[in-house]
Amino acid sequence: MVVLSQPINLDNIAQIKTCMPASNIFTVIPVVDLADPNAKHLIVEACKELGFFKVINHGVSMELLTKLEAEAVKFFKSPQQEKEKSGPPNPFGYGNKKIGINGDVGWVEYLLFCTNPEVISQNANAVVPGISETLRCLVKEYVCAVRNMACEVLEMIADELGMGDREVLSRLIRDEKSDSCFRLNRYPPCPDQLQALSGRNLIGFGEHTDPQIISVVRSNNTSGLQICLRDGTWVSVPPDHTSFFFNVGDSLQVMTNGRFRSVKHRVLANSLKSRVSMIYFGGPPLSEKITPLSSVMEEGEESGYKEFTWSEYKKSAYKTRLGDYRLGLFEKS
Ligand code: GA4
Repeated sequence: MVVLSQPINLDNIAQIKTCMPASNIFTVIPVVDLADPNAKHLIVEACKELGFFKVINHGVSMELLTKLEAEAVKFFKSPQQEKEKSGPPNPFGYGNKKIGINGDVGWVEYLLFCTNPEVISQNANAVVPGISETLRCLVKEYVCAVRNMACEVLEMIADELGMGDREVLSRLIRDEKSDSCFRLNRYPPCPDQLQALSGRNLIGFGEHTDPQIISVVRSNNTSGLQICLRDGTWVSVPPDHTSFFFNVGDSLQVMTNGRFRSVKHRVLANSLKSRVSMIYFGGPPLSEKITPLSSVMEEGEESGYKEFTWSEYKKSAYKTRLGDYRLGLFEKS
């Protein structure tokens, strides 16, 4: 029998899924040095094989990363009642355990921000209330720096794939109407008792793919992130607080007609330390048609997907559960 030394708050816990401890399979996560002349090639290979890679030598100031992390931690440490004033996330704001609106839960609390200045200026719901001016400014500065880096990577991809116009992808997230967003997550340590009770890992953020074009993740040095390989094996990504991790999203998978892989990923709770992550999700304008780019298609090649706009895809995605295969509805049979 497991004896609980201190009571734990069981609010929502029964609904949070668990999974078997991580496999110890040794998989090398591709590392791309942005200053390497071969970077473009390595990025494209990683996008095809895994849909995931790590970027070093990125030029984003470590000071900015540290400051934003500290300000995020400050927010998450404030009293629950105070944090609730910044929620619920509909879709932007503070959320605790509940993810989306269709019943998903995880061992996580978070802040979701809209990064589109046009939407923020026109829609009061897009502004997260109750956060410090310092946090708001740091988020703005961080998003700008990370967007620039993401654009550089997208331009390398366009070059390597021979797209002709090297800004064909980066333009979509640089556009002032770009429907991008940003999230700060805090995964609290998983109480030992809970881990012992189940003998399994508690899920921080359930498995899913990102609907957007590209996502850029930065975290503190706490493990938890896992990616799913082509054969279905889950592997842990060793954390590195000085680097960025890039995920291919569903939209980029479609735009490359399936050459790139939108990577399934998840986060497991750590039993000892809290994990703090910040993710920029680069999305296109709402009216943008998401369709394979003619420049990547070979002669006679047909699109594997029905035609849809980002607005249609997003609407459909928000009706799904986290782990659903969202692109399925848009694939040609
Ligand atoms: C996954 C990627 C981003 O975190 C996110 C998530 C969004 C949310 O948390 O509100 C969604 C999820 C994400 C996809 C399916 C829907 C919507 C939760 C959910 C169950 C902000 C996004 O854009 O899509």
